[in-house]
Amino acid sequence: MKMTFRWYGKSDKIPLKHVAQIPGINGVVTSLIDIPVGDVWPMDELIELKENVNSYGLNLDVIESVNVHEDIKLGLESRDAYISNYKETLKNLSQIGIKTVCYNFMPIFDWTRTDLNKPLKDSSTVLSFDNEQLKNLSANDLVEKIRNDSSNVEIPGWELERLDEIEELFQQYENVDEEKLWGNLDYFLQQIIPVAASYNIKMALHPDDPPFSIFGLPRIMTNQENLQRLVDLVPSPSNGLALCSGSLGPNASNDIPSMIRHFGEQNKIHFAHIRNVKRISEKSFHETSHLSSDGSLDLYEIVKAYKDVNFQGHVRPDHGRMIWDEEGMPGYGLYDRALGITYLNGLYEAITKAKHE
Ligand SMILES: [Mn+2]
Repeated sequence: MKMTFRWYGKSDKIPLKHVAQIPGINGVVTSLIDIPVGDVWPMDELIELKENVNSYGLNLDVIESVNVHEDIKLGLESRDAYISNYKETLKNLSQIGIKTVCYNFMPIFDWTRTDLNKPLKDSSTVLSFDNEQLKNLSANDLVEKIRNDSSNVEIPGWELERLDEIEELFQQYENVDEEKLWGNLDYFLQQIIPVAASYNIKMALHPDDPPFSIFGLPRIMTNQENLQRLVDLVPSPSNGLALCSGSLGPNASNDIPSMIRHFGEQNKIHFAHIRNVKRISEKSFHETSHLSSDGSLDLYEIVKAYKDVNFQGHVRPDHGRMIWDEEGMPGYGLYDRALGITYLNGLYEAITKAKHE
């Protein structure tokens, strides 16, 4: 597996020089976060991004994410223009050698938490989701809370301007249930997958986070059955998954090692996010360090499953705690994610060597 680190481009406080010093690092996954969702990513900015990353000895093979415009998810007539732009972006990405494009299909909200700075016993802070707390919040309250929690650092997926239109968005989604959303995903993929395939780009759909409906919005990328349905929608080597253990993990019935084997054997895991999560109750959880004993997931079994299916793709640690007084984007500090990488590398080396004894 090729170890990568998510980096937020020029606005990221973490210098590429520091990323390049993480043992075993292969490259970064990143995006042009300043380009409004739905616009074509310009060639000149892509070339500059690629050259900048490469100048630190890091590869840029994976883009996370090219976000899907809301009109596509809603199935509005205007979607065709955005799909056409998406194809153009894929073409441009292929020209700088991108092999994998991560995306998600979550209505309105990207990943959702009720607290971005929950203190743990060791006074580190983590992202957490408390379903009881959510019941007392309106969507607007949640947006306000996220804004305050993040000290107005722009968090990808929570672009503040777009969320100002939140009430209107909710009205539009009143007519979109799960099956309608499946139909809109199908319409998108029928057009995008053949184009991605022609550029040898693998599309990697990230599961919904958390893997259940919030505020009554439909969410469909939530379990093995639905991920298989996605894979079967458009049979193509370019249609697959970004399997994220932490996003699927809050649902205890998602057996992550078994899902890795199930989809890995079909060559459908195009990108892997590995992190832990601590389940508190049926729909409440908080994030943790990557260490198995800190959370509800067994990271040894997860890495072993990737090894067993001979996974050769890109992997990255996911959200980390904020530790050692680091300041920055919640979940995306350098220190705890670097510790996560070192732990994953250790597990991988041990599992690999034990196999050959
Ligand atoms: Mn993830």
